[in-house]
Amino acid sequence: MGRIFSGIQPTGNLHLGNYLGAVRNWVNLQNDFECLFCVVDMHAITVFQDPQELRNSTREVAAAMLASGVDPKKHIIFNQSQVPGHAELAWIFNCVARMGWLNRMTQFKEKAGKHKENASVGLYAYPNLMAADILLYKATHVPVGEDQKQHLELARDIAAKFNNDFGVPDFFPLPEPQIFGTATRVMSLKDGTKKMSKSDPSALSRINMTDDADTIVKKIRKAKSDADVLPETKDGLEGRPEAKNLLGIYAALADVTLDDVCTQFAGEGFGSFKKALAEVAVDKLGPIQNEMRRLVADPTSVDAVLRDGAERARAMAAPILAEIKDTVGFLKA
Ligand code: AQP
Repeated sequence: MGRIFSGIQPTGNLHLGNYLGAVRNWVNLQNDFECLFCVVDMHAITVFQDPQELRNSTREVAAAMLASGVDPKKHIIFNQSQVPGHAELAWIFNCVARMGWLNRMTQFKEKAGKHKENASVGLYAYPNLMAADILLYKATHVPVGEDQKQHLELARDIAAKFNNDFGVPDFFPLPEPQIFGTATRVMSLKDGTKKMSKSDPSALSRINMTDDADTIVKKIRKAKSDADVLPETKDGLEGRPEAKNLLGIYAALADVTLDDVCTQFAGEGFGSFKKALAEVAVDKLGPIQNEMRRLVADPTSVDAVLRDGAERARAMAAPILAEIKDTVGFLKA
């Protein structure tokens, strides 16, 4: 059985894209893989986070995993900072990865923007920490969205260079991207060409996992669409990014294909389609959101899940980290 590592940053505003693009797929992976699902709080602080909000968001992300159906007994749910091995291995990888490799990372360029000199060193070295997250457990598969593919390539390069530099050819597996046939890239409700994102300044651009039914209905009603009626097949959605996005969300939530949605709504306008979309969204997200609310109101139980997960993650990492340190030449404690 392969081993999966995947993470979400607790940077607030957990949204429908995070659910359909990540958490929901994790639920489906549970039967075929041994899984570690991590709230990557150390990644989150590469950009300043208010400490109390970081604590709240960490619990919220864990609650979303639990409420969506990830089994914390069969698999491991934990927050990264409770397992010091991530930081220890990241340092070793800082010394393996080359500046030239990191200089090519497009996400750093996008996130640092024009103010590169002001970005944290952590934001620059972020991909090395991500490689450590995966390789600390010798994970074999990593579910990734398009945007993380370059970082996963880097993790493979780091693993290969470590194996080669230290003469341990098979020590780290080269982790494989786990691409989902049904993966949904959810776009902004205000601009069908931009992905739905936690950091979009417009609250109307995303459906948050904490939004109540009225808010979901309102956001869908206000979502950007176009003046045409819905086409008979998905080919008719080409060049209509907002329409494609809204129909894609419907398909993902109702668990049907894009063509099925077109067949069902062909010839209708967005007025009636948006009503149907709001209904399916409230219907499918409601139970998950109710459970999330219950869990967030009971932080002690969420913290207990994270503590238990971290303890098991530390135990899994310990022999691997000991071997890594020995390979590097560090004297034993
Ligand atoms: N719009 C999206 N559609 C599908 N999947 C998405 N993911 C994020 N946005 C979408 C997936 O969610 C997982 C966790 O993401 P993350 O929090 O670690 O970082 P991110 O991808 O940077 O998320 P955001 O929402 O876009 O945050 P900001 O605004 O801070 O950059 C990943 O598996 C990601 O693919």
